Amino acid sequence: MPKTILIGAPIQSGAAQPGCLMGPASLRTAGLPAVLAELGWQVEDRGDLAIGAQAARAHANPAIHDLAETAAWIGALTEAAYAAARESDRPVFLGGDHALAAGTIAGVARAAAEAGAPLFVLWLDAHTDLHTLATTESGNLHGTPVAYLIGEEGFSDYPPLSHPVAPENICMMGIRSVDPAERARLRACPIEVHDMRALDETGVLAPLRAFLARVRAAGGRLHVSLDVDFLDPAIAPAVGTTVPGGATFREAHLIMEELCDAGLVTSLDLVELNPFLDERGRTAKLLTDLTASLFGRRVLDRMTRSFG
Ligand code: 4U7
Ligand code: MN
Ligand code: MN
Ligand code: MN
Repeated sequence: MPKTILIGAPIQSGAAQPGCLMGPASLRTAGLPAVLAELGWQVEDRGDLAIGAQAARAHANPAIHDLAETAAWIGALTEAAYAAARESDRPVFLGGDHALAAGTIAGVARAAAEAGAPLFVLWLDAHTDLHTLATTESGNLHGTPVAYLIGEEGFSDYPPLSHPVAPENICMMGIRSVDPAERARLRACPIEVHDMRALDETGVLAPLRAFLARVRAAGGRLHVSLDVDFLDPAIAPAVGTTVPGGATFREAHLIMEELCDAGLVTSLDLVELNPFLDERGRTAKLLTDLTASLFGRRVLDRMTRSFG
């Protein structure tokens, strides 16, 4: 029986608005652990991580807030994710704002490197999260994890990164809000980006299959980082950073179903859920259903014939 470990990360210091700290509780309330168990997974819920009180730390960029707390979360998550990747087939990290990915991906990258496998990342988000501490104008550190993970300069306030992710191993989908500094950084770096216009033109399946073929050919592990704002706000209102024109219900499910069939996913972040902004739990339920699709739920057995 395949095994998953659930780790709650009630971090909200990286976001502008409070509320993400309730994310893990909302996902559990939506039934995520039981749903995965029903799909034939052994589920070990390790509960929520916590960090101690942190002395405030100033930064040369005066916009930045909650630096010490965010850095402490990243350090704690790196260790927890490293252990969970070694001890299960597919850990799931319940956020919490997207700054958590700086820790979860750092941890699973270390575990992958020790197993001799390159790490690939599928980044499903309206945003590229490619700011450094020097370029963020909002000062919201959930906009920085990707720059940290590819080893950009200017992250001496975050924990040292033992295993950076190769930028060409990152595939972004759903992008529709990019700041000027992020745009400049993207031009100089080989991250694979499919913005919403590209997905409108090609659909999600062709670029996803091409990326999965690269992961398979390299013998890689695959981490999926799902930001709620990847989804259209009409179906997923519970996020502080909504951007119109996001992925539809079926586009998102098709990605999860294809990922399930490919069998390459070794870890997952569910991030940016802000239950304070939700409508009767519908965003938490949608994330639970999307996760179920990734973990094997299907409408029909593939061998079932529709006719005859
Ligand atoms: B998220 C933003 F300005 N780029 O830096 C910023 F548009 O994890 C948004 O993807 C960051 O939700 C969004 O504040 C971070 C903004
Ligand atoms: Mn994000
Ligand atoms: Mn986002
Ligand atoms: Mn967001």
